[in-house]
Amino acid sequence: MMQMIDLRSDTVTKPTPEMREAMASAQVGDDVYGEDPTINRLEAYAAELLGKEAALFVPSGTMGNLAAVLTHCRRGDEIILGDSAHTFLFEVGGVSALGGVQTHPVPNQADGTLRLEDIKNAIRPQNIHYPTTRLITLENTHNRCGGVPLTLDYMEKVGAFAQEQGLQVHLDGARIFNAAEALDVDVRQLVEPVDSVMFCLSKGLAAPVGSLLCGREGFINRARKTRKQLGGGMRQAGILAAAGLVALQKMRLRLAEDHARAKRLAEGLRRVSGLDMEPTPPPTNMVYCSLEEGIPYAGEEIAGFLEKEGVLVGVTAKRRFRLVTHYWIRDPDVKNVVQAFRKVLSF
Ligand code: TLP
Repeated sequence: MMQMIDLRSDTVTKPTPEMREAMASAQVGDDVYGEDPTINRLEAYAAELLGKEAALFVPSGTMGNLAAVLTHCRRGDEIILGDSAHTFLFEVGGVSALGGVQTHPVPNQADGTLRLEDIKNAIRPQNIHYPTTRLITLENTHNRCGGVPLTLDYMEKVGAFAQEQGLQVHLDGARIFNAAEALDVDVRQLVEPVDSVMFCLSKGLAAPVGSLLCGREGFINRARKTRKQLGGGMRQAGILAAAGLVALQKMRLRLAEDHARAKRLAEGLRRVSGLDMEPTPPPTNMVYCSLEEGIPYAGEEIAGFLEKEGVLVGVTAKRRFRLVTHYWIRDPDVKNVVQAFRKVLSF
C-alpha cells in the first residue's frame, strides 16, 4: 500500500512510540471517584503550565468548549463569538441544542480578532425582552482565519474590556501552544486575561485523545459536574492521560518544526502555477490556498487527483484547500507534496 502524506489536519497524528509505552504502563483508577493518579497528574500539570488554579480532562475539544459554555451560562443566555469560530461552525450547534444558549456571531477579521466595537454593539442592554449577554469566546490560534495567533496585546484588551462590562471570557485554545510558539510569549501570559481556556492534546501534540479545560477552582468543580452530565465522566482513562503527559512534556517543545515546514510548503506551492496562495506566509502549522480561476476542476476533484499521488489535503470550500503540518510530516514530504500539486495542475 502507498504511504500517504496526510495533511488534512493535525488531528490525524498517531501516538508516538513513547506515548504507547507510557500508556501501557500507566497507573489507573476510577476518575469519576477522582482516583486516577495519572489523570490527576495531567490535570495538575496542565493547570500549572497555563497558570490557572485547576484543570479538567475531557474527551475532546468539542466537549471542552461545550462544558465551558454550559458552566458559564444559564439557559437563555447569549454568548458573543466570531462568525468563523469553530464553536459556531463546527460543533454541531451543541451550545444551543444541549445548553439552550444562544450564539451572537460578530465578524471575524482576517487576523482572527473580533473588533471591540463589534463586541460592544453585540452586548444586550438591560431590557425585559433581551437575553442576558454572559460570555465572549475567542479562538487562538484561529483555525478558519489561517491558523493565525491572536496577540498578547489583543488578548489583554479583550480581557480588560470584558471585565469592565462584567462579562466572562472563554478561549478555544485548541492550538494555544502553536500560538505561544509563533508569538514567542509564555503561554501563561497569553491566557492570563481569560476566565477559562480549553486546549487539545490530540492535534499538533499528537496524543490519541483528549483536551483540558482550565480555569478557577470553583469553575472547574462545576465544569466537572457538567462533564458528567454530558456523559464525559470516564473511568480508567489514565491510560489516555499518560499519552497526554508525553504530549505536554515533549511534543509541545517541537511545534516550531511544524511551523517551519508549513512556511517551506507555502513557499514551494507559491511557485506552482494554478494556485493562489494567501499573501502572508503561514504563521503556524496551516497552509491555505485556492485554485486559480482558470482551473477547470472543483477542489474535491483536485483532491481526488492528489490522493492518487499519495497526498491527502483538506477541502474547506469549493476551491480552497487546507494543508496542516504535524509530527508525522517530514522534510522530504514537503518536496513531494509540491511535486504532486505541480503534476496534478499541469494541463
Ligand atoms: N478542528 C478540526 C475539525 O473539527 C475542523 C480540525 O481538523 O481542525 N477548536 C478548534 C479551533 C478546532 O480546530 C477543533 C477541531 C476543535 C475545537 C474541536 O476539537 P475536537 O475535534 O477534539 O472535538
